[in-house]
Amino acid sequence: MIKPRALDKNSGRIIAHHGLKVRIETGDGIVEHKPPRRENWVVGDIVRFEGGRPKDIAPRRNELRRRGSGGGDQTLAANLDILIIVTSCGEAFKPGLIDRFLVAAGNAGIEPMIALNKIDLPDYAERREAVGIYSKLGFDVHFLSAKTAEGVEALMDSLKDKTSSMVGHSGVGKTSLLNRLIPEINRETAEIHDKTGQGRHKTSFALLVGLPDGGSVIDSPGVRQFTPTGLEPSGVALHFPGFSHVSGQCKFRDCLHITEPGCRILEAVDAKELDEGLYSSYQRLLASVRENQEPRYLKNKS
Ligand SMILES: Nc1nc2c(ncn2[C@@H]2O[C@H](COP(=O)(O)OP(=O)(O)O)[C@@H](O)[C@H]2O)c(=O)[nH]1
Ligand SMILES: [Mg+2]
Ligand SMILES: [Zn+2]
Repeated sequence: MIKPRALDKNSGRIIAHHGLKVRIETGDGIVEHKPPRRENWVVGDIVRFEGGRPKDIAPRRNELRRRGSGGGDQTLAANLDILIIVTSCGEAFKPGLIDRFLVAAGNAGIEPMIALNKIDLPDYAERREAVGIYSKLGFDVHFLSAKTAEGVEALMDSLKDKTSSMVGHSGVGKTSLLNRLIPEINRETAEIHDKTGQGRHKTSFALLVGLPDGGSVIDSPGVRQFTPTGLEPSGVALHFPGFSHVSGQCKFRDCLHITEPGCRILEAVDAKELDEGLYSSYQRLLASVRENQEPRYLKNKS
């Protein structure tokens, strides 16, 4: 099935994390273990065994981390080659979430890819144009329908021999895409509610599955919001989509593009060379990252 790079008989890869246990794929098959207390093992981690028992996890090549809803950091996955940021037709377009995942991917050194799913729906043309901003900035954008299978083969080709993870809101069709890529999986997807037209949460834990032609894909539960962690405001400026083309020409090398004199980003927004919506998304993300940097006692005081 999966042919992970570095699996010898003393190591395995975490393919699922549910309840208290992790499911580990080893050269000898799949085993389940409870991770040691206080250890945060995630899907994609390589577990090292000693005497048949899991000992520790190998140092991570990279990790996708976010600010947890109750504060504190949460690692979502480790050792990824590609982050597939899934969005869809038929729901409100939320480019802010795409930007946040793009920054997280850039900061972690994971190659980002954007997938617009449900292109069988009537608002496809409008949505294609909205997503066009990312194609123009040089990102890889896939147009897909898990329903009709359009675009799925091209997606499969791009994922060959890589470890990828699908992220995005609940209901955009991540699990449906997984089922298209690997039909044997037949993972449960959300029924759209008759009355409200809204999807419900169905995917409760992250699952890594091998692709038929090599490589593997992680299907994870949807996120409502995402704020990357492990980066400074300067990291947001560095990795924000579309900024690197221009920011090198700002007067100050550590420019955060807010009110600084000689800021090329601000000039570009004024001149309509840089999308205004993109810039306000940057301001919001910068504010969230700064808020997370404040010590907790200051936050609770107000
Ligand atoms: N029209 C249409 N509906 C889709 C498509 N992909 C998924 N859906 C529907 O969207 C709903 C949510 O899908 P699901 O895969 O569970 O989304 P997830 O929460 O991102 O995993 C389900 O009712 C799917 O049938 C698609 O390409 N076109
Ligand atoms: Mg799902
Ligand atoms: Zn600037």
